[in-house]
Amino acid sequence: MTSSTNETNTYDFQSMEAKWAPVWEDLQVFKPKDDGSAERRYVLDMFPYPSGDLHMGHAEAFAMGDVVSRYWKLRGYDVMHPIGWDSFGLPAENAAIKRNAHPSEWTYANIDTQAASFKRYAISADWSRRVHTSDPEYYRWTQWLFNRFYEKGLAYRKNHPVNWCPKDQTVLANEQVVNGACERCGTEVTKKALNQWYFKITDYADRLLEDMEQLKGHWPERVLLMQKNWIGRSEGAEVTFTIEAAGDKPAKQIPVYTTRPDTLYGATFMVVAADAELANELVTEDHRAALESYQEQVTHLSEIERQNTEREKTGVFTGRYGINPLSGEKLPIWAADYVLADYGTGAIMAVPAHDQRDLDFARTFDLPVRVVVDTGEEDPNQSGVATAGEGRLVNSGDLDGLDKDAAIAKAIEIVQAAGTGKHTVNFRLRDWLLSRQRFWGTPIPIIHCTDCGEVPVPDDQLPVRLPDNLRGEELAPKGTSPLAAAADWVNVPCPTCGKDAKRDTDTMDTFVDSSWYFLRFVSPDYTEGPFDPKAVRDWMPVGQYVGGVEHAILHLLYSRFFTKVIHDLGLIEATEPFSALLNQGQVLNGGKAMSKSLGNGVDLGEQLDKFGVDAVRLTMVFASPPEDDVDWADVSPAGSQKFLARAWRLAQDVASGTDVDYTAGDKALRQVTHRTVHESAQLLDSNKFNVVIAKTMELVNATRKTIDSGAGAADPAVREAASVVAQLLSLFAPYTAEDMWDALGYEPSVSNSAWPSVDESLLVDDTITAVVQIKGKVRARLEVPVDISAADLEAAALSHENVVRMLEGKTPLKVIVRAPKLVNVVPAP
Ligand code: ANZ
Ligand code: ZN
Repeated sequence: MTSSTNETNTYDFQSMEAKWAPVWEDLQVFKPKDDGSAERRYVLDMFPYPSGDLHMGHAEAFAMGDVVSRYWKLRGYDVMHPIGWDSFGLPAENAAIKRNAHPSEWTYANIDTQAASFKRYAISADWSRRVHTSDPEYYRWTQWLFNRFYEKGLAYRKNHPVNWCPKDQTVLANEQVVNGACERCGTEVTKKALNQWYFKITDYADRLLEDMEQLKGHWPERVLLMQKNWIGRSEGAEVTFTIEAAGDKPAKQIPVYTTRPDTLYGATFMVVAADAELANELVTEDHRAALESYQEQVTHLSEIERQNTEREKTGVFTGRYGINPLSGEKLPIWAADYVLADYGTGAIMAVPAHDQRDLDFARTFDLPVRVVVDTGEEDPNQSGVATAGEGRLVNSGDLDGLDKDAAIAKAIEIVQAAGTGKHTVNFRLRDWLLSRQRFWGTPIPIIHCTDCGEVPVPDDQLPVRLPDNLRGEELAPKGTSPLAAAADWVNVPCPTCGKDAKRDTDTMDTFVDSSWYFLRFVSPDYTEGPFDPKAVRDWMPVGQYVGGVEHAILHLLYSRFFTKVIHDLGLIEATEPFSALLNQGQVLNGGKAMSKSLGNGVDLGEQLDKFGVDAVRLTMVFASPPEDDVDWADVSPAGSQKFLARAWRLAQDVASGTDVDYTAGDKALRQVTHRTVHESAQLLDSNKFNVVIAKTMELVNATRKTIDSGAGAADPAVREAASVVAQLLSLFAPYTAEDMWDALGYEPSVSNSAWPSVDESLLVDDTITAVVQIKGKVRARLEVPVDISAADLEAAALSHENVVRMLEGKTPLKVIVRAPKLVNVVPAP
């Protein structure tokens, strides 16, 4: 059977897909043995949100995760590669309001659709571990964990101005505010003081930063950098200024946070955050009205806008003065929005000569600028540019003449001795605001009792289930959670005293659900706790996590935080959840991210129908290194399909009979095969998946060449090569690979086969290039056997035509042979 035009010999992806999907389902190929017979490895893709069907982005991300899980399985590891859904969240709720339905209907219908598509897409998942965060069996344990956090003081409530989206009627995390607008709906975000739940992630700032050391080299550099900046550790001093009494306002001490205590003599005014309680406290009656109208203006700004250095500086004078503890100078105190209420102490000493924000402010309000560090640059008074660099201290009393670092140390020493300051470390990281005034999320398991205060719902009464009788408009938020309107749900007896009490009506940010799902996967049906401690010991941490860089900060930081808290609770050993991270690129079309508004979206289903699952998967992986974007306009799924057909035909051509002595096969092809296996392992270990495909293509070509040459398809080396092609392709094009495996006469599944062993002797070259030098110049190159003897090499060198010509019949003075690489011929004079 060698004809590729034969009817039964055409590559038909549809029938392959139909044939193998049920076989795999039967065999449960990717269900881990979980019996300790092989080393366990955990591969995880960031689980999807069930918004409609899968799209091209999913197709790329899951193709990458699959390469890892399929490869590790061939390498003999016991691989766990679970799948689940992050199934709470706003879109389901909005859809339900629109359709007068319950969010669960939309959610679970979409999950079913996506699950079917994932199966068609042949992801190597263990389907028995499926988890949905909106299932009561799951959120019961989210609530249970909340209770543990609460007991530890790591979940608390405070009244605080928060970002508020007037359209979605819910609070937003800072990161959900983009250019002052709601990330989801684009409405301008305002501030609203609300009683909200927080997780005390700031208690873990230090460890979140330090433990990144373990991740170096295994996580993308830029993700680590983003996390580092987000945590934002800075070192400096807290310096206390005495505020003079004014009218009926008494004197007061206020600390400021500065990273540059060396510039204390350069402070020419002070600024308090306009929206801090401190501003109201300080302001004199003469200035109160101005402050209040300014505050109204500030409410409309997001934190990000406030930190935008391009913006015109604004502010009002408070009528008060503070005394510089070092110089004794009297400084006016202003209130402004560029100082943030919840960073440092919410108040600063302003050093306009050396801090650009302060300089811009000083120039706007005509405040003095005094240089105290001579950096050799132009005077900021003239240039308008603050000088932040190194230099010697001037105009600074005892600090004069010192360099910056010495002056920082000395200034801290002085204030510390005087009891007016101390060295401090500050973090930019804020506590995590987790409560949302929405319906479709995990209910916060707290009951509010007028006598007992906040009472956690006892563990044995969890889960606090969402009511299932609300529909449509009843789910629409009205400034409070829709749950507040469900009287039969809200009113409950206090678990402690039995009096009438009310449930907390907020639900949790969906980031809470996804901060521990990787722990649930190890024992998804466990009922004694969120996870089986033994299973966690066996499987955690995740060996390879795969997902988009859009989660570089929050999801990853929150998951790291949860893992550390759960570790501290004594429940798990791991302190980091994901030991390696791979960020796949985006799928673009014509240079731009696919989007509805641009109309450049590509429908995944159509691509699969047209080219087949394997060609689409192969194209995704082959297009570029996994971290890079794939531009669908630049790739050729049709080309991938052609290649797959070519590979597939090899297996069709090979003679049947699996009991073959490969060592009798064509050596040149065997060398290509073994080198391909050897190099592919190294490439796969370093996530260079696209190069493995290129190597596989070369192997397919070499195999075809051998068939077409004298050796023919019956050569054992051809069977060996075709088997290796099937195994390699199983990582990228599982249906084709399985069909090849079957044609070669092996039992399914190719994924249950063992990674081919490499014959080291086939990796070494047979020949080598030796060079012949005469008077230091290379005169000839010889292709010689690697193991050539010195005598044979000398003879070969001396008979080379160039050498013969140079010697002109004379016997050389000396011939130095360094077999097998160099022959040095010294001609006779
Ligand atoms: C005086 C000074 C002089 C400052 C100088 C800087 C340069 P990082 O590094 O981000 O921690 N600052 C302190 N609290 C602030 C707040 N609540 N809102 C806005 N700015 C605040 O920044 C620390 C510096 O930011 C502090 O050091 C303070 O300005 C300002 F040549 O103090 B510095
Ligand atoms: Zn009570």
